[in-house]
Amino acid sequence: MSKTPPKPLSEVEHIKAGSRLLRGTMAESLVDPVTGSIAPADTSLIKFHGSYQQDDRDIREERRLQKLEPDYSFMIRTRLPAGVCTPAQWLALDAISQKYANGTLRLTTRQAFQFHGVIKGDLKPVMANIHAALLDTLAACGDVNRNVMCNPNPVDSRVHETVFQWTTRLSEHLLPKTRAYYEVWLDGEKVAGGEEEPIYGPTYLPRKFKAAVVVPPLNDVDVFSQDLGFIAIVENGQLLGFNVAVGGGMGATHGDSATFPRLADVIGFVPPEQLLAVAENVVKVQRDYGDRTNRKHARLKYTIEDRGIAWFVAELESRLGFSLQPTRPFAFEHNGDRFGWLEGHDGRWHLTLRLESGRVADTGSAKLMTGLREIARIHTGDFRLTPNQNLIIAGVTPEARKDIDALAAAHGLEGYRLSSPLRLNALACVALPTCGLAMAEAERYLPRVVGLLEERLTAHGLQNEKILLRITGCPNGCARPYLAEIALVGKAPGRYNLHLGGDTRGQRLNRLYRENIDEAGVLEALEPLFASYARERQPNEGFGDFTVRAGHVGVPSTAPSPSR
Ligand code: SRM
Ligand code: SF4
Repeated sequence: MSKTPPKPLSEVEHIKAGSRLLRGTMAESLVDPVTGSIAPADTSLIKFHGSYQQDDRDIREERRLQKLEPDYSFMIRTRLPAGVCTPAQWLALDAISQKYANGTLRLTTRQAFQFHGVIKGDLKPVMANIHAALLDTLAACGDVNRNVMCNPNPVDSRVHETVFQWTTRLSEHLLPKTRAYYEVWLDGEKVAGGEEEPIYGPTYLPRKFKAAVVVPPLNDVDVFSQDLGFIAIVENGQLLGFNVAVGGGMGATHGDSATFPRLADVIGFVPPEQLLAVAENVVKVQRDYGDRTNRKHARLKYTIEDRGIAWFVAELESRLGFSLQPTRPFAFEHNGDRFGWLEGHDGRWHLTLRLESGRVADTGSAKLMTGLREIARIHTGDFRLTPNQNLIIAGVTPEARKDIDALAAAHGLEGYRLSSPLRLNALACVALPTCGLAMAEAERYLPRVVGLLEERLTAHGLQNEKILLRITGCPNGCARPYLAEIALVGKAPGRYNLHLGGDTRGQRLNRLYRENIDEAGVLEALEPLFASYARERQPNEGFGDFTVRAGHVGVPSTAPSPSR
């Protein structure tokens, strides 16, 4: 009997294996004066260092016709566990953006900062400046554990502070140990040998890996979309431990049914002191069993889908040497941000501002960049980036509130008070012109499409309904669209797939409702649904719940699905 030959490893696996723990030929690429790009293999490796090579897609064709190489530049993403930074760090990042990037900051859906438009020759100074601000970009991208998310309002209660500390410990624990980052970017001493990656091994993970910690009842991190989630269980103000959730993910490819978004399974409970061991061993199971032959099938969700959740738990427990305890009850209320001022347990105040698509820029009368710079100059607390691309000015004394309010009002930062609920909660990924994978606009399209939907909702008396809209320029799912009540997923320029039926707690995947439609098609498809929602909804029924109950979409899958 002939045996089927093993499938070949993907190209990126060979690049990682030959990279000497992520060094590759990066040092040479950075000083090559002939091109604004880096060597092809280094474009894979630089991701582990927190950067992507991109080109300006708005002028790609024009440059091609002029026989010029694409207008290369780099996106740089920070690592910022739970999205927390100081005012001094904010000012440092602002200064980097003015000097070396496109003069804007972009707050991401994973509570990090992105710079866009950094040219190759400026990469090292940017990395050095980020380091000088006591921040880094290591493992912000690449086949490793990415930025660890957590509810960004940890001072909300004492338990949040403890959970925040576990989040930073988790982030540190899963960081790559290679010194390559320091050698390449910070002229660190060359390591002669003997260097190891005790958790990842020399070829790291088969694919990106994402983790989040969450304190119910708020699910702003969308914990069921993560490869690994820890759900804090709190009783009488004490942290008892965490339910563990595994195997969530959003990414999919149009027309490829072997790829799909998936909600994480809740597999048990652990006390806090077991969190790091569980995380490490979840990573190691995925390291050893994840598919290294096909990157579209390499996330933990596929490992679990293929082998079964029972297999996964058994493998995890045999590595841990102990069993997970039965899952504890928990309940989420919503997955959005809480806008405006909120008082913390220590008498300090936290102001959540709305930043459309997380873009911090000075445009027209809205001087968000300047306004936040002015706030950073007087603020004595910290800044917290939310998982919904917004910003919390945290830890404000009662006396300082009026100064912050005055600066917010003077610089067009009052969207949190003035926007419709639809606009407040809408997310859009970056998409064009920087994202190399975008098929349609997202961030640049959001203002227009929200305006059109606001008109239609108002016509039906629905202007005060909080409907969760998310837009992405392709099916990769960077704004977690498959959890939205209404999602537009880019298919081609000006054309989107319309998904309906998510909830507002991040616990239900939506369903494809219309495929490949243009703006008129989107409005036409939603109009009768808004009309019947206005007429037939039950008290307090959300739009997503209505579309499911009324049978407009099939019954989508729902979390939590405790496996034990
Ligand atoms: Fe993402 C790739 C932007 C959160 C799923 N994502 C990209 C790239 C790097 C495009 C690329 O590979 O060339 C985008 C860069 C655009 C640009 O110009 O800046 C990009 N992703 C983003 C951000 C900036 C979106 C935003 O508007 O905020 C988010 C950065 C988060 C961070 O700080 O780390 C971002 N990406 C996400 C999320 C949401 C999350 O993590 O909570 C997801 C869905 C969750 C998941 O991973 O399943 C997500 N991004 C992807 C995927 C699909 C992965 C998959 O399993 O199929 C890709 C494509 C890929 O990896 O091949 C991708
Ligand atoms: Fe780019 Fe697609 Fe992610 Fe949007 S969803 S940032 S278009 S990869």
